[in-house]
Amino acid sequence: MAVLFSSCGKQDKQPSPERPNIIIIYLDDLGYGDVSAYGSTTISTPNMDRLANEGLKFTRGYAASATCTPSRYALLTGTYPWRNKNARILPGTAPLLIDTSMITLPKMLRQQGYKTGIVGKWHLGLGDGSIDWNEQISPGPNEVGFDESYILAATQDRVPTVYIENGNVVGLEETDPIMVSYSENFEGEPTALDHPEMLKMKWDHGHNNSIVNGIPRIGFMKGGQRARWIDEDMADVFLEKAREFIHNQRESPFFLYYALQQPHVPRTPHPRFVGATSMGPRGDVIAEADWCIGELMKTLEEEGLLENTLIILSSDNGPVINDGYLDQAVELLGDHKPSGPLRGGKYSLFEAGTRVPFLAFWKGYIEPGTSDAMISQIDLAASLAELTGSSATFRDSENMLPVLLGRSQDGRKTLITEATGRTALHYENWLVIPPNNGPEVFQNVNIESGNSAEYQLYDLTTDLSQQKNLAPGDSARLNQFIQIYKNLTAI
Ligand code: NG6
Ligand code: CA
Repeated sequence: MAVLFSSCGKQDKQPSPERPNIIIIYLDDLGYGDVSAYGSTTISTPNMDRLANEGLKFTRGYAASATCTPSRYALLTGTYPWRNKNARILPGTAPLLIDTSMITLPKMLRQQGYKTGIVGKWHLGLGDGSIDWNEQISPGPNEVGFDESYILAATQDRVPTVYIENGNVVGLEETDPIMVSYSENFEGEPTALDHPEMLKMKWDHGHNNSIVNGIPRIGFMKGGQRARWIDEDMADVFLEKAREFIHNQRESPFFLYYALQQPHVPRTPHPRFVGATSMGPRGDVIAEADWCIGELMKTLEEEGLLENTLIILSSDNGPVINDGYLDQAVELLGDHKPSGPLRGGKYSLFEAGTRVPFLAFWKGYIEPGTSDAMISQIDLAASLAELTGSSATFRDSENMLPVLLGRSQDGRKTLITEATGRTALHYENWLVIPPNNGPEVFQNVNIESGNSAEYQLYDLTTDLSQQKNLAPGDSARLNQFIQIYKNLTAI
């Protein structure tokens, strides 16, 4: 860290410029165009905008993948998700995806004296193959570097619909054990197919298994009635836990991974936020998430920690409008463009799949501005190692600390992004998508996949929305990029 700050020789456990508190605010399916600081005039996100306007706004910040689990895997391990064949959207019963012997971002920070905590969405698997939800659930976040965890296991639309605190289901009663299956229903338990009259939210595709809180889910669940979450309260529950974590860590620097569930489906704003936008639940939960971020900032201010805290905000993948529920997201979208000027969305190899809001805020240390340097969430591990003086290395994570802090525009030269098992190459301002046989449009979600039988080559400097495939006319450049792609993806 000597490169950026002269050491003040502090040896105590207080946060300092060498060891600030670190918060990663990670949204779920928030698009490049869903934040007003990124140019949207159809949505108002004042608290995210504050981070952008008083911090550094990246125009080329990437998630590692266009879906959740692989992006989160890369964020925490600094390793490309396509190196691990199991890094794909996981069911709620999947075993822990991260090898407990692997170095992770939270483990590294813990070695540097940080208290580490996760609040929110996990979706990286739990247990070692067969989980008894009524016992201590392990391994999980606490075994890969988090001192404290308060999580939802997979996604808001997947069972089990309960919170898990440090490996224990919150509020579970011995007399009402939980059972979970992704293959068959439990006798007598209502599903969306045989009890449509019980639904307060209707499904469009998938999502027709167990009904919890009037919402049909993916997967089957029985028992644990008192432990089941109320979706509309989830934002408040996670916010309260995040605030509590911050409040309790006054003695040492902390790392908080605050993984909000919005605006992933099912979109269930608290009644306070119903009607906050004209876009129905999808807009309303973005307003709710923005409010949560404002409250978190207030907590830091109240605790006198705002100057000592590096806040990074991003999203795990791009946006989707209809992701399986009929929640009026399509009908009420109006002129709003969740992908902004980019092509594609969640699940897509096109730019909107992985290019996401990416903000870095650190009062007094990061000068407000905009950076066009290419940076990936995968780089946070190595960059934060550098910041905190750790010598840990991560397989694919590049030290982008000077870029992250706005001292340099020298971003990544190459990046491999992933979407539902396919990969593409970013080389400086170019995007190369290798041929794929799959459908050009994922019909259920109405998103262009990026698939084509031919190579695609786009110049993102002049063609941000990827309209003109330059591959046919520029075979020399294409061949050079194909070679680079092959070298980088050879496992
Ligand atoms: C898909 C779900 C979608 C969402 C996604 C995971 C269906 C038809 N679709 O399989 O609703 O849950 O998985 O999203 O079931 S992610 O952001 O966690 O990757
Ligand atoms: Ca997601």
